[in-house]
Amino acid sequence: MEVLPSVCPLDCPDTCSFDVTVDQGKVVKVRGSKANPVTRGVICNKVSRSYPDFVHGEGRIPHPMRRTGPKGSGRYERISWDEALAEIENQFSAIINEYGSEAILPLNYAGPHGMLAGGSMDMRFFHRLGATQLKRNPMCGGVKSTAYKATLGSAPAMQPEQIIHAKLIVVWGNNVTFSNLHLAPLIKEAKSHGAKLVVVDPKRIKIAEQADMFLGIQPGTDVVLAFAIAQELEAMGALDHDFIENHVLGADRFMEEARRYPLEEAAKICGLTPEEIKAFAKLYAESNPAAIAMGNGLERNRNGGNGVRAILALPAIAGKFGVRGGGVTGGSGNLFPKTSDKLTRPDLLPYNTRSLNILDVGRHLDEQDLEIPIKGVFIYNHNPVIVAPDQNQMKRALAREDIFIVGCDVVMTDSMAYADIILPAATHFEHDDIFGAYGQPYLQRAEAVIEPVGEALPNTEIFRRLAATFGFNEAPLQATDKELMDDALDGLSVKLNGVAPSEIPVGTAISMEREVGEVILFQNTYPATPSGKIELQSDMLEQQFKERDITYKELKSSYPLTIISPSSNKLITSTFGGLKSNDGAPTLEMHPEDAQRRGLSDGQRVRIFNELGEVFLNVEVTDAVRPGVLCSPKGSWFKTTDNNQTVSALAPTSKADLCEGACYNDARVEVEAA
Ligand SMILES: Nc1nc2c(c(=O)[nH]1)N[C@H]1C(S)=C(S)[C@@H](COP(=O)(O)OP(=O)(O)OC[C@H]3O[C@@H](n4cnc5c(=O)[nH]c(N)nc54)[C@H](O)[C@@H]3O)O[C@H]1N2
Ligand SMILES: Nc1nc2c(c(=O)[nH]1)N[C@H]1C(S)=C(S)[C@@H](COP(=O)(O)OP(=O)(O)OC[C@H]3O[C@@H](n4cnc5c(=O)[nH]c(N)nc54)[C@H](O)[C@@H]3O)O[C@H]1N2
Ligand code: SF4
Ligand SMILES: [Mo]
Repeated sequence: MEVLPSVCPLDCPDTCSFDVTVDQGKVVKVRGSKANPVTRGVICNKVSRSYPDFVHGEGRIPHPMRRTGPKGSGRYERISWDEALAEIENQFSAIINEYGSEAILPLNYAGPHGMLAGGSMDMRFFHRLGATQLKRNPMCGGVKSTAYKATLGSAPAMQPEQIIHAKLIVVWGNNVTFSNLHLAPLIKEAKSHGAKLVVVDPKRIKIAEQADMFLGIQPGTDVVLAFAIAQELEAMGALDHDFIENHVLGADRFMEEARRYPLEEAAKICGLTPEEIKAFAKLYAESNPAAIAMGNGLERNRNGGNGVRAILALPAIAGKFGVRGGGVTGGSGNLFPKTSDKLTRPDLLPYNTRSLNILDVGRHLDEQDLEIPIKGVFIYNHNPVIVAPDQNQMKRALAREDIFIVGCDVVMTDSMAYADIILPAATHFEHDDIFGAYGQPYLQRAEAVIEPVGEALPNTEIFRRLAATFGFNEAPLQATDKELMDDALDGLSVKLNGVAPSEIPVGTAISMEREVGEVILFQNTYPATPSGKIELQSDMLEQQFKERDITYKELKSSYPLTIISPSSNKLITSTFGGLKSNDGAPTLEMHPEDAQRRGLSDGQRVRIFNELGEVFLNVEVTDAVRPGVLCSPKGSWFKTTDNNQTVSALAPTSKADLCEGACYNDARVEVEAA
């Protein structure tokens, strides 16, 4: 028995450091380690409870397989790696001969967050092949990061550890307890020094229990709330005119747009009272330093980008930047010297290769609406039938017999069941990788702690071998993991005093803030926008999305209720959903007024439906959700249903204002007794 260092590879802002207990070649226990100062030896329950079973349990794919039954039947036979790779080469080559290389599509998202497993040799392979490109960030994070980039450029903002200095913390669309766990003790520490806490969320989430103020907002209306606060700040004389003059572009237009929503009307749109908004504005004006910690929940609707921009406008017009603990948290990714082009090599791609939005893939496959149809799909790092919006269309898409599908995953997911060939992927416990973070500034490296399970291989080796099968023997396609790691953070070795990224000692965490010191916007860091100012008016957004000014759009629907599907505390999106411990279905949270109006009682089985699908769940009557809003978490597998439809079956493929991003929380539905 030994305890070895590792890192959490999941899609989570925290990127905890691990101590992994290994016994006879097996991962038997995963605990937090103190290597990462933000995560301080604590990890979440879902990970400590699930990982050993995820790695060694019955869901694990042990060897390559070929489909023997109809798509979706789950009937497979064992084949060798050589047979599997030869068959992929055969089928893909036949498709390329008939339709061209753009008829092949990698369908991958964010399963592993290690830089190598997340996107390195795989991308080199698809670039070299000339496959259709996939725009991934519309699925998550792209709306927020586009809004952030337009407003602050590539400047980092406050890192989480600094929040302890704040006197007011606003947790905005951010379910801290479930999806940003390590912010909770920092908030607690700030509170112990007298800080106030405000939570803005359609649901009274757990952290709201400790809040001094909770604003139960109607989803998609954050921009209007920010408008109302801006007007109140103005009325109070709390605008910082000097700061605006020197550092903010477009504040006048922002205030003009804000004034179109008088307090009463704004309150009505947001589902709040004018008094609540006034009280929040007053608290915000009077608290220094005041920090806003935004999550991703508020980006997933038609106004997501403008919501984020409008929230970023508040510290700008109120002059909250320039002090430790003031402003907004975020931009950690900007601290890492990631040169992803060197890692993924888009230069290998033929000029003008087309690119498709990940949210449209279901439609393109199902309706075959492209000039060059997609005939070969490679699914990896992704569970599309569970996580994509309009789930029923994605199922129809992957069920087509005329599309050849390769699936590659650690475990047998609902999406793998549609694959013609399945390849077994190794977990990060079985290979070396390097980890940046998107919610804190620490860089970490981890080495394998066990041998690959069964015949599993790391993503890098799978695509290296596939490249060789296609005869791609050039250096970039045969680079070793060590070479990839050094390419991933090209230039960093200089900052690390000559230590190459692949030589960073395991069990340590390197702060990317150490060059600049603690980041304080407008003290030692400035917006990296074209004007050098905080841009509330954006030429970049005008060009890309016709969104120069920050505005609000209404959503009209004949369905009266909004259903949101945020993070669950048991899964990371759908990861771990296959484990026995996650056999049970989530509930549908509904406000008592909505339940009563429909004659529904707590625990009753209900049908939730719209034009896209129908989902059956047991209702949980609770005033934690606001009237008109339902909540059921993302990520449950088909085994938790009777009809293979989960909450994603209700989510539209409509696009947010920025980045053509996902609108999961713009789902409108009706509910009736089942
Ligand atoms: N336990 C757990 N942790 C996770 C994940 C997981 O699945 N489970 N997923 C990971 C991933 S991929 C991501 S992107 C992050 C996401 O984590 P978060 O940033 O927390 O995002 P969500 O869980 O989607 O939503 C956060 C909160 O936003 C609220 N919300 C929804 N719509 C709106 C709105 O219009 N306005 C406002 N103000 N609030 C709104 C929701 O009620 C929810 O409480 O978490 C990561 N961490
Ligand atoms: N209804 C609804 N759906 C949503 C959202 C929502 O708010 N509502 N939010 C969305 C969000 S925030 C996100 S980020 C996306 C996430 O969507 P996905 O990135 O598809 O997330 P997961 O469901 O975790 O699936 C990742 C898969 O990668 C596999 N995997 C892990 N490591 C490896 C590896 O090294 N190699 C290979 N080959 N496979 C590996 C895992 O086993 C898992 O099956 O889902 C979105 N889906
Ligand atoms: S999922 Fe997040 S909180 Fe849980 S162990 Fe991984 S990084 Fe830490
Ligand atoms: Mo996400």
